[in-house]
Amino acid sequence: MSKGKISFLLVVLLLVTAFLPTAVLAETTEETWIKVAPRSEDVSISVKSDGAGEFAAIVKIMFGSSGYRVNYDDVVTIAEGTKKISFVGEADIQAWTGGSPTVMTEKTLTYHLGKLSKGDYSFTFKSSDFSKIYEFEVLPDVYICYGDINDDGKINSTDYTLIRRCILERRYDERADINVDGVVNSTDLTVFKRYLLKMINTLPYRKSSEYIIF
Ligand SMILES: [Ca+2]
Ligand SMILES: [Ca+2]
Repeated sequence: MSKGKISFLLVVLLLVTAFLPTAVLAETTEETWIKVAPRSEDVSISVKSDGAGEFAAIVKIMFGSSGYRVNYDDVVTIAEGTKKISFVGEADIQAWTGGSPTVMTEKTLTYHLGKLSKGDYSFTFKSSDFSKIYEFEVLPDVYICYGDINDDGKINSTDYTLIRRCILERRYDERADINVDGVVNSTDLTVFKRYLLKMINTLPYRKSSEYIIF
């Protein structure tokens, strides 16, 4: 065999060995799991109490197909340097690059926050570059029956009269502070009337922010 033929064969051999792994890799990367970030509108966060003071953050993620998987640890970390206690829950969301049935799938992740006392908190859900924050408040663990001003176990027109009296006498009564804003005024009366008319279902009522009652 001439020198020229040998070097030609060597070049061919080198080319084959150089491109073979790439070719194999290209084959395998076609169908695999890759990290993805969810869309903000597909992630909803809420915080729940089990009634015994243990809180948990619930993260629901919607997917447009069954080709997703989520790995996560239900333990949260607490972000440093913030005034309020800020919990952070993380997850690794992956999508299957191969075919998968198009069907709305919901994954629910539960992060344990432990026992929380009265105060302001936030929970941030993170996945790769994605993050979404949920702020919430825990009210005092004293049971207050909002709206039942005379403590007779019923919330009715008698209590309405008593709330009016509180306003006229400029007297603060926690049970009459229906919207929990620290004052008893005509707003509480309006909200109470809406409750009596069954336009709202629970008391206390606060329109602008989330709150949780034990
Ligand atoms: Ca009553
Ligand atoms: Ca009020």
